[in-house]
Amino acid sequence: MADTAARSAVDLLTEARELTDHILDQWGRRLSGELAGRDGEALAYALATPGKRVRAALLLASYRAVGGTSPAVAGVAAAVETVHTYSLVHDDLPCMDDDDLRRGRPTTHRRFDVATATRAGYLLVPVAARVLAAAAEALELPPAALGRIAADLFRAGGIEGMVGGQWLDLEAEGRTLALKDLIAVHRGKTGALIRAACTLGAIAARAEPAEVAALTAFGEEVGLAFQVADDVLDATGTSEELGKTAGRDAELAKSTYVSVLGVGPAQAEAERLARRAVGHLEEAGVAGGALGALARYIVTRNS
Ligand code: GRG
Repeated sequence: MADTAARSAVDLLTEARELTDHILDQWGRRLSGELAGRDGEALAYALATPGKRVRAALLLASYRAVGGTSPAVAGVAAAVETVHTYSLVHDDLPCMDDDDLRRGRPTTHRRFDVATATRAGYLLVPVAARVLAAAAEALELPPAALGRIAADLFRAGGIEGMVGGQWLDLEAEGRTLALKDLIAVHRGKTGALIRAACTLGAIAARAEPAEVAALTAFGEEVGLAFQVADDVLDATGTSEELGKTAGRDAELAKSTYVSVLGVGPAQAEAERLARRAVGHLEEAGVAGGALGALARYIVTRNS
């Protein structure tokens, strides 16, 4: 049973990676044509980085769980991954986490330079809007659904979500946070976009409000679980496994679930959150086999 779930998560991630990478590669080529020189190259470099595509997989699985069938939904997943990519480019900058390695390759500012990576990061935000607009057309989404998806994605990526969480995270460096404040950081900087991936999949499938609510609740729990697992991996994984510098949280004196609770209790909390996530789907009668497998993967992965 556990093996079946693991296989199903791996299959879904592989499919999400193939679909999303194809779209993002096409955008990378198009953008390096539109924007000559290093800026275009840096955009294509950032978009081509080999991410796990967890957010894309969650979006596809959420979409299918409530009856969506069009392959064009991969464009919405690519838009979410574009916002995520922007956040990684900026997160690695010297003024934030100051890292040299991402997805097993030099970070964008190390491969190019800080000014180019900064511009490329900003440019990725309107690129995400273009990727989303193209997907909405291919999916023949009604304007109201596109409006809801765009509002939710960019709210989750903004001050109420990812940017706000990162802001709190940077301010908290060197300080010990209480667990409730740490939860706010994690829900914002990481959880908001993961939650949005699940909500967006449901809206794209034109799901009933109760189904959208259940997938949103699932995404909230799994989004927090993802960052708790990330805290554990940062403390226990190697740079080779992670594709980014391991042990960075301790170096930056960040409060994490590991610094507050310790490795074992942090891992147990990630697994509890994943189970709670699945509980929301069960309560609402949403078919969650693939989502359950992804939730399990998120808290047991090694990269
Ligand atoms: C202006 C304050 C301000 C912020 C700008 C930089 C930024 C916005 C937000 C940072 C958000 C961030 C990077 C949070 C960490 C999320 C996280 C755990 C990333 C790693 O995700 P994975 O493991 O990465 O899915 P891959 O490479 O597989 O896609």
